Amino acid sequence: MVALSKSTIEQFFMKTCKPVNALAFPQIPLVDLSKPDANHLLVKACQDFGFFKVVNHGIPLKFINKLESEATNFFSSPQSIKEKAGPPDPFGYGNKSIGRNGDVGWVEYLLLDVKNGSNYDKIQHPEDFLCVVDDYVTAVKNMACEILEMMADELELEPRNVFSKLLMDEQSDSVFRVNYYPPCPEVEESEKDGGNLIGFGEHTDPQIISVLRSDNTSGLEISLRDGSWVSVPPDSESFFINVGDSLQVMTNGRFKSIKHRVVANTKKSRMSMIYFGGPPLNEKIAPLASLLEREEDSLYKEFTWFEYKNSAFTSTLSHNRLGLFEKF
Ligand code: GA4
Repeated sequence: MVALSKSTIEQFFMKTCKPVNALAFPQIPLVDLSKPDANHLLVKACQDFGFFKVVNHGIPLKFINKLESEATNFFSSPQSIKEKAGPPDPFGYGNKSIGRNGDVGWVEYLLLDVKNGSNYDKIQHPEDFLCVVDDYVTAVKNMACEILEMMADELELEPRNVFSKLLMDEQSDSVFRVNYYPPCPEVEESEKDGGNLIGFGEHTDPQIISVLRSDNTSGLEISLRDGSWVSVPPDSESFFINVGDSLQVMTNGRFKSIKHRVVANTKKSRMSMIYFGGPPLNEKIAPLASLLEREEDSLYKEFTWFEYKNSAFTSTLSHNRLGLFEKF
């Protein structure tokens, strides 16, 4: 990261932060995928929070470690090398600027298109990177599909691959992101004014499901039903799952797409890797008919993932994207 003067950082800080004092929240729902009560617990977590942690996930540690070390190499390489993989359009290397509409964060990232593997060629030694990303993404996608099938079982939906088939489709529009939050010691000064530096501003994920793994540095925060923010205790051996907007719509609002953000750390860097499982572009997203028969009216207008994605990518991070498609 390029050295910035204190006044530049403060400017950045002022522009990107609001006072935040989130407390650690040890009650994050925990689902042991090997236990018989897993289906019930994960559906409950999706309804209550839209967020949970999984253990006994079966993802080989070597996939995680290899990817982490490739990513560490990438982010510690000279700025000129990293910039060859950017700017993100939307894929590639990004630095502080998120999306196209002026959002900024104290973060560097690589955004990769899982389907086409495009933009990997912009990275130095693309073959090495491609290989480790593929192993990791394939394993994480399989876990995400298993979880989606467990949810369908618990909701008594048929077929049980009603959600997972969207990720398994060859045309699935899934994205993979590695975020690197460099430490920012200069911010301690600014903190005296009552705020924190935002690494990644508050937002919900537009896709179906997101699978996050981070190192042991804290920073991730989720918004609870009452609007308060809590900090998620990091756990590098587990995965965190969050419900995306599309799953909220398919379950007619039963599952909640959770608002989350990342606060940058003054002393330690943080690295996270996130797989965003999305449907094919032409897929129609609407509340499942089988859920509507039993219960209520559809809360959302039908849209294709192409339409939703377009509208999401032309919005700012904190925008309420689903608002446009709500019926009431
Ligand atoms: C949030 C979830 C994923 O990281 C992402 C992000 C995307 C981007 O970084 O380009 C967006 C954001 C995310 C939603 C609103 C738009 C688009 C930045 C932004 C301001 C890759 C995604 O799919 O949507």
